[in-house]
Amino acid sequence: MRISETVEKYLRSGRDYLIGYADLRNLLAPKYAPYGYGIVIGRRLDDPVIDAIESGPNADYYNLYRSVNTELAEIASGISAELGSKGIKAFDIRPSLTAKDRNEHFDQTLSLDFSHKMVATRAGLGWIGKSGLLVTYEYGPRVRLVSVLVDRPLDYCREPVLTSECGACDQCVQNCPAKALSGKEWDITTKREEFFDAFACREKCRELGGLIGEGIRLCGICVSVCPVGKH
Ligand code: B12
Repeated sequence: MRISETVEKYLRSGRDYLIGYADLRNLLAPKYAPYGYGIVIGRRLDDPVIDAIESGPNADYYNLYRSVNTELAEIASGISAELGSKGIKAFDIRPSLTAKDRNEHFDQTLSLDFSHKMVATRAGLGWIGKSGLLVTYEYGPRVRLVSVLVDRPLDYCREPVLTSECGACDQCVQNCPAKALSGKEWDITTKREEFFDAFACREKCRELGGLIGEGIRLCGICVSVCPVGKH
């Protein structure tokens, strides 16, 4: 059985996805030690919704964000369950924060022990932009991600991406309402804190999301203004 056949079976028709396969040995937190490889799925976000949030998020973006999260979580858990039933150890990681992720470590760092973007760069889908987002070759940052870890080599891996391809472009830096981006270009040795202020970003997400509804945290301007993937 080819793992890619199982993956494709769970994708929804009429939607665009990117699929990547990565070798993650020595890159995962100890709790994921039984797995050394990862499948990452990027769901292309609908252009009209993303185009419309160039100066701030709205209810359509919030609804898309929620529905894509549900869709990706279902896809990943379907793939993981089917692989499990075929004797492949698999573990799906949710697209977004869950209640159990919100602990003291997260509050202090705004970091989880698992990065979908890292799986995506290792799978060759794109680079980390000045925005901190994964910028894919096909759809720019206009994708939401989910991953499934597996315990066996995926021999159809593309070359990992090691450096940014943003060049002189700084649309996201100029338009970030939180001034959270320094403009420094990423490579695999760059720590997030060197170019991205996650706390300032979250604060602005609180403020802008709060205009849509109580407790909503959302922005997305950096997704919208990136020229890669914009048509
Ligand atoms: C916590 C979180 C936040 C926090 C902190 C953001 C951040 N960038 O860390 C806050 C609340 C601020 C936030 C905001 C947003 N978020 Co958010 N967030 C997350 C979450 C849940 C965890 C991220 C995390 O722990 N980061 C820790 C740091 C250290 O890792 P990282 O930044 O993910 O990745 C770094 C490393 O992996 C490293 N790296 C990459 N490749 C490699 C390879 C090697 C070998 C090595 C060593 C390192 C390395 O470089 C990366 C960049 O610094 C992820 C889901 C997930 N589990 O991945 C979504 C996620 C990052 N968020 C996402 C989005 C879309 C947003 C928002 C646009 C909100 C919105 N929906 O409107 C904003 C944009 C923020 C921005 N410009 O980055 C998407 C990004 C999609 C994309 N195209 O990149 C994700 C992946 C969710 C998803 N399922 O798609 N978010």
